[in-house]
Amino acid sequence: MVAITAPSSIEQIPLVQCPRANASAAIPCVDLSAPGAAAAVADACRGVGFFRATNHGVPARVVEALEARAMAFFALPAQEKLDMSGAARPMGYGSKRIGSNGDVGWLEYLLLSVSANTVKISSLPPSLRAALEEYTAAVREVCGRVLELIAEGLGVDRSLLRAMVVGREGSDELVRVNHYPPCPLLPPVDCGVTGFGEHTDPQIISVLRSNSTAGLQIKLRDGRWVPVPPAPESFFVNVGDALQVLTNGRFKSVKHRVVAPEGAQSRLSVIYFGGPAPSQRIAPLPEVMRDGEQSLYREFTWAEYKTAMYKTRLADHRLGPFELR
Ligand code: GA4
Repeated sequence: MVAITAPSSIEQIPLVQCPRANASAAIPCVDLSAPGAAAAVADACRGVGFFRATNHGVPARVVEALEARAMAFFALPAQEKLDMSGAARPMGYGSKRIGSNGDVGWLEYLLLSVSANTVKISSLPPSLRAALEEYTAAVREVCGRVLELIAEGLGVDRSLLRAMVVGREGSDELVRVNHYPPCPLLPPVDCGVTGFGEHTDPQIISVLRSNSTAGLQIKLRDGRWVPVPPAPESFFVNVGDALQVLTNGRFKSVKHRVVAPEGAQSRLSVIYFGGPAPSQRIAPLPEVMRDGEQSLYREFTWAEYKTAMYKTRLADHRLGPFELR
């Protein structure tokens, strides 16, 4: 990666080498209401660690309302955005800086914690807050359905994973709204400006929806980066680090990143991160282990993982210190 300087500001936003123009891969697509959905979800999680979900049951009205409110929020002057949400530490409004260990990208965002379906920043504009809560309630259901399908695909009790995230008091649910304005910087040929640098998500699963502006890329098992064509009517599901451990590495958390838009359109994405309660023990589910199979990880709690994760940079291999071999 090469460092460049943004024209108006301090940040050095790294460039990424874009995949070759013809690089593409079929992103697995699962109809969540189809009879074979559990097997298809498990296949996708074992393979790429990522899939597109259709027939998810979230009304377009709910998605569009949040998109409109979020775009109106991001159009406000910077100081108003900060006054309404506080500077991200880690929750709140952030611009260009991600986390607190030096990661930067061409974006601004809102990062919010949700509990008992209440977004925990009371000073947000009420209309945005209401839209976020309605959206989160609907996407939580998608998360729950996907976790049931994953459990079924793994051959474990259907409610086991769902119960760790959805409807469990004290579970760690986050919502992130990322706004990537068109980037005026002109990167060299075959490069793009980093919108959100490569990383895996730490949680169990994440459920993402974006508008029709491209930018998301995932890393395949063979090391190739491929673009994910936008599909605003669908959701995309990522396997997170915690699910990798719960399945003893059968599912792998997927590396992904976003390249900033070069055209005239902004990219807006909303991600729901399904994390368990702080006291949840993260270790391979006994039901998935074969006779004599050893855990690849030392046991930890979600609280322990979060403490460790906040000390890392985005691209770090966060599970490394927990691996046993
Ligand atoms: C990546 C996934 C989610 O966006 C996030 C991010 C978090 C943050 O923005 O505060 C982290 C990142 C994410 C992992 C490493 C640390 C923490 C930024 C960062 C450099 C909200 C999360 O849960 O982990």
